[in-house]
Amino acid sequence: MSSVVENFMNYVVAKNPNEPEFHQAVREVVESVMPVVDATPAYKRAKILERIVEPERTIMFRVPWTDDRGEIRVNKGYRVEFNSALGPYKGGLRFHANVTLSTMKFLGFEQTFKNSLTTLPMGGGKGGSDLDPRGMSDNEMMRFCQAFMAELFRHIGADTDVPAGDIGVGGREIGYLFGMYKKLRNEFTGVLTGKGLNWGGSLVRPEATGFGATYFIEEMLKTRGEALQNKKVAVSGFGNVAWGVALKMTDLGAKVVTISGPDGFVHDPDGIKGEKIDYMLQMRASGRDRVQDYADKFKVEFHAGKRPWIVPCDVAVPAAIQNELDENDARALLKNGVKCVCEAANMPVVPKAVHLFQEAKILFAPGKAANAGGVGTSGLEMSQNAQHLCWAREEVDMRLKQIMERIHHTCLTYGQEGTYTNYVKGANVGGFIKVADAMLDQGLV
Ligand code: 2IT
Repeated sequence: MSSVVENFMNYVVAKNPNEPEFHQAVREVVESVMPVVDATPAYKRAKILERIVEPERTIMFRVPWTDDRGEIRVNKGYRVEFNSALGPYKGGLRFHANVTLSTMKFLGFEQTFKNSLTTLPMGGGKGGSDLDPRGMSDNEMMRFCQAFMAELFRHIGADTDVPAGDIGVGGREIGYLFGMYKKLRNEFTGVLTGKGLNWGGSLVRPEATGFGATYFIEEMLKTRGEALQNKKVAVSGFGNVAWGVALKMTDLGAKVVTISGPDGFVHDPDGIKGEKIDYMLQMRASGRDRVQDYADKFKVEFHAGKRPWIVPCDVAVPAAIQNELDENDARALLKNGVKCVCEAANMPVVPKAVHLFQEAKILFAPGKAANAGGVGTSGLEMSQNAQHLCWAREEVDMRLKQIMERIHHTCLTYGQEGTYTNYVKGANVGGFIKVADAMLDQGLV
């Protein structure tokens, strides 16, 4: 089997040179699904694997805008419409300096299987820009979003492609993007998710990725007769996902003891709760992209230039960005007795570290399963928009919890290896089969 995987990866690398993140994401899925493809002649005949790794459409565009000094700035814009077998393309927009075609393609590819796992009718897509939003004024961000949408609007629509937020794109940016789309199209539709509550947004959407990951961790722990109560949790990042994790973990009796930023990490042994969680929102809104402010304000330890994985914990939740947890971090976590590692960001754990966790037979959840609550709740926002109504908080939260329980069940169904559950395999195979079968049904398009 491994030579079949290697041959296929050689084909992917040759066709998509200089795209390391994309290769990494494809390899992880192909390693899991190759036995299924091999045993299914219809998939082989229809070249499902070759087709599924090729985006249906890749849009790249120029985003020219003017900063507050009157200086003209030029950024790259992307929308990768990866797969529409299950529904309109769906996935976030990322504004971050390290955005490249490779990161956009890896994220769009992951999104396709993640969205499939949610069981909602959504295809996969991703977009964004290499914009570095740090230090930008409100007005600059509005002009940038308007310039970005001045091109993107012709490619998207409520039944075609529905973007949302991701790193660097939150409620403010979605507002500016939505306003410009509405002006250009002269229509008020659910073309974006993560909208404001009084103009078509859904309750629980801001919290959903973090809540969903926490529900998923709860399900994983249950398989070993454990609960979240009194667990010590190390989290990285301090953005939307880390914030949602801190809220729900605290709610369920666990203690979040770290958050991190590009400047280092904060260790708060008493737990990040109450006003401290609210302060995370303020740090984010400040645009300073650092967490030392938290340590200064609440008089706790700050470790400059370090990552939180050296802090002893029961559960580790990387919630920042791709490839942020490496082999050395994995060894440190295992040495300190970590029981569960959950990817709340997209592909934050490098492949060698994933293998170390799996060899140690601890619980390990891949992002496409564990962080699917964000896009799942975007799917619920689309349902509400289509019905022109709003559901109560309890209703959305209950549906989110059910989505996460179903994804966990899918992982158990396809991921069993003896007594160990390989959640990576479970998520990849479970997500893949639905997309592949839909592609077969819909013919060669
Ligand atoms: O990575 C992700 O799943 C997201 N950024 C959310 C995408 C969405 O459409 O809500």
